[in-house]
Amino acid sequence: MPTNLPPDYFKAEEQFRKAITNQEKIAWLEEMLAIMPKHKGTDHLKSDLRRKISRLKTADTQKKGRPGRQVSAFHIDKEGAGQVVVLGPANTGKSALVAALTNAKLEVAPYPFSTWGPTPGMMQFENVQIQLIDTPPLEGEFIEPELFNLIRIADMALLIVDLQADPIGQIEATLALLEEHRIIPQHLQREHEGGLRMKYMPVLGVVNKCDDDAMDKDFEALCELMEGDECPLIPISVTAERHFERLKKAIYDTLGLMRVYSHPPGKEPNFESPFVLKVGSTVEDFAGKVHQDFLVNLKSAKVWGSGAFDGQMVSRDYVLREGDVVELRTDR
Ligand SMILES: Nc1nc2c(ncn2[C@@H]2O[C@H](COP(=O)(O)OP(=O)(O)OP(=O)(O)O)[C@@H](O)[C@H]2O)c(=O)[nH]1
Ligand SMILES: [Mg+2]
Repeated sequence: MPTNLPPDYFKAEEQFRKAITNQEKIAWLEEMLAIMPKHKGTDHLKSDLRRKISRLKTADTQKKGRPGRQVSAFHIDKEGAGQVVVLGPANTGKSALVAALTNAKLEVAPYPFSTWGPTPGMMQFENVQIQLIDTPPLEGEFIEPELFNLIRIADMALLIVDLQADPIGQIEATLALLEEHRIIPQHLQREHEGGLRMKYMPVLGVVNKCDDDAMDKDFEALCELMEGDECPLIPISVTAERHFERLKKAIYDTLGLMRVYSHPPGKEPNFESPFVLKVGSTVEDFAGKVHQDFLVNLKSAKVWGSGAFDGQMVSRDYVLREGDVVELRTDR
């Protein structure tokens, strides 16, 4: 019998899959139950969901009984304009990179498998804050399954490999591991399209330990070998602090973000505090970010920027560009 599930059901199901804690999972399952149309065709599914909820609730009470139990270390609240998970094989310089670009205090060690848990830190790129998360190595006999949940939820992944080891082998092994867990880089989506429950996410490849000009040659050779792969690779050296600005810009671009500035009538725009929006956002999206009231009462907007002449009057669905300045006017 057909179930005829509405689109909202699948949205809730997607959130359920992304959920980390049992509490979140229960909340989404209950949402799915509430959305589900009530007829014979859904009876089976309904009882299945109820069974899952009850199992999770039992697991939760059992856990609460244990003293000192805390929320998973792999659940990291998002902060700033985007959450970037830094991943890759052991000893490639993940912790060294996050320590160099953020305020996080991390263990950097000459031996592999020195990092055990994830640690976040905030990176400044021009006037934007971006969250980086250092993670344990993505290789070996045991990988904490929750690491894959952390990756799935992040806005993008930075895949770090070591120029002085076997960078191509490291890229291939890491992508294969991610694919096993249904995580596919967005730029390879076409090859994998159609897979069930696949998570397609932006991935930026970074080749670390490119310490001097001589190593730039090795990097060039690597790029030639990678020909045909669309993933842009960025060469860096954490110890020699090479190409950090290029990397930060590439992270910002890969996140698909743009900065828009508010121009309150009669005042100067504040260029130190941008509103950060997804590329393709409209005046209406911007208004919602500035204040909920604007979203309801927005009457007109003026834009200064590369896509408009200065002070051009635009409609709510006008698509904004990086660096635009917007004056919002309400009918109040
Ligand atoms: N030559 C060179 N060595 C580096 C560079 N970046 C990091 N290292 C060294 O590489 C080793 C590993 O660095 P970590 O930051 O601990 O590497 P990791 O990827 O976090 O390692 P795990 O946590 O074990 O996965 C340390 O000895 C670092 O000093 C670099 O740019 N050049
Ligand atoms: Mg580490």
